[in-house]
Amino acid sequence: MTDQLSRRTFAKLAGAAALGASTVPLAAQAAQGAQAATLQTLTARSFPTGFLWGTATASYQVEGAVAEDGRMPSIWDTFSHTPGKVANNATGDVADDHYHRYKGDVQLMKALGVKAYRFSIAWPRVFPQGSGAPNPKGLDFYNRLVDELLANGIEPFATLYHWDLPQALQDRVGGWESRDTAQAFGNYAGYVAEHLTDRVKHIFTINEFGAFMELGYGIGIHAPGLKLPKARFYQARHNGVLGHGLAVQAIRARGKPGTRVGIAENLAVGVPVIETPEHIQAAERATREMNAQYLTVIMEGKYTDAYLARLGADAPHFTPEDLKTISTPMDFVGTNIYQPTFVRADASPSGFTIVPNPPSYPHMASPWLFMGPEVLYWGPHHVAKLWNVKEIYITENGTSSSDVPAADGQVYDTDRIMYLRNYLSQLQRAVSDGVPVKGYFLWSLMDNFEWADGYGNRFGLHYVDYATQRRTPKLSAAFYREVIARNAVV
Ligand code: GBH
Repeated sequence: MTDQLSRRTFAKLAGAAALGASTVPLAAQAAQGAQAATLQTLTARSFPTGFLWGTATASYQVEGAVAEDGRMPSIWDTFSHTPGKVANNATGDVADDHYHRYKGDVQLMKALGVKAYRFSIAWPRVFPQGSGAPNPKGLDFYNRLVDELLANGIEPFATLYHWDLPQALQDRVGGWESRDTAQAFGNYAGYVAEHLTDRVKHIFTINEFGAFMELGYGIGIHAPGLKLPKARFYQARHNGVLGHGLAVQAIRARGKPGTRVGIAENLAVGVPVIETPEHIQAAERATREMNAQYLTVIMEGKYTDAYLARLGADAPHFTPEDLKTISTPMDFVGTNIYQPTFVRADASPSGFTIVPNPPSYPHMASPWLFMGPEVLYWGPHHVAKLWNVKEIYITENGTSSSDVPAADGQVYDTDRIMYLRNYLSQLQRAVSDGVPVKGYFLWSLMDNFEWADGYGNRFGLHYVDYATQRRTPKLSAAFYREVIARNAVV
């Protein structure tokens, strides 16, 4: 009853206030500070001067031209050409034909106003056999791309491995099951560094271990489609982080002075269910433990005790020298951040419990993409706090949408804008708190080959009509252009 009364009272008051406001002339409102308040809100949502706004893609997802200029197959060519592995048996044979259309794509970036572009280099273009003789014609594509970017005032950020392992290495040595692949990756990294770092100042070694290890060698839904027994799988993971360390060393040895190197890792981020000190601490611990096999060993030079205990007799074999290589210091840490993992404090020895989402939890067009903007606050926060990292990039963030063109041909992706505005608000909160995030790369510049989902799932700021290769900016492109122009959440 009291509740009802107070609700009614509230409605009355609110109504009165609304009426009152409408009777006050605009000029008077401004004089009362209404406009000043609006401006202040915008200022409060801005990013530091020089914040690096960018966008991202990956080689196999956009390039096409899979047999051109000496490129040999990657494990994704083989996988996508195996019937039943990718939705609608789609392949990256043509994809966005970016290999031929890169100049137009750079103009799309320029129109957005991005200051940086994160692309990946296809290893089998540069070393068609994985190791051995390089293929300068393959590398030339990236020379052309880098020159075009720089001519348009866009800073190139290159990723060396976004899952397109040369098939030859998979065939010869079992891919990441072998330390030879880690060595070959180091050599390839050194070669690229030698040839591109006169112009490319930022290099990411590896994109997202989990997506090619767990999904590729563990459960087989990504290339190379294997389901290895545990011990072999854990050894492959170890070879992956070893490859990263060897690449960091090779880039330092063979890159021009001033070359900066990091990683682009999709770390699992523990988000506190309630933002109180106990849950925040639990989320931090969970983050360190959930990433024990990848980012934690890279940052700390050791596997956590809990990780090794969990693996028991299946734990990987490694030497102290391996651990030193793996933890070679980086210049920055890149994090791909999409969805939260909720965590609460508890009284167990670990001090945390992962809280699964209920069936009603909202997600975006991709079923795995749970909406949780706070992850873009806590991700960089934990990385800075756990490992004292001084320079962080958000190397990917974005969302799929059903993206159906309207009658006028435009794509009104209000869901993507809703997602981005909320996530960017949390990123803004992080930088305001002093978390050292220096830049943000929106995934993705344009719709592209979405791995096992084929072309059905669109992540782009530009709609790609695959029949004509026509690119159309979606409403979210206009949104992002405003964010960049104002250096603020809009
Ligand atoms: C990124 O991965 C990739 O780096 C990028 O290439 C990709 O296009 C983008 O996200 C959008 O997906 O099929 O249910 O097993 C983000 C992390 C890991 C999320 C693999 C999807 C597969 C979920 N991804 N995961 S499921």
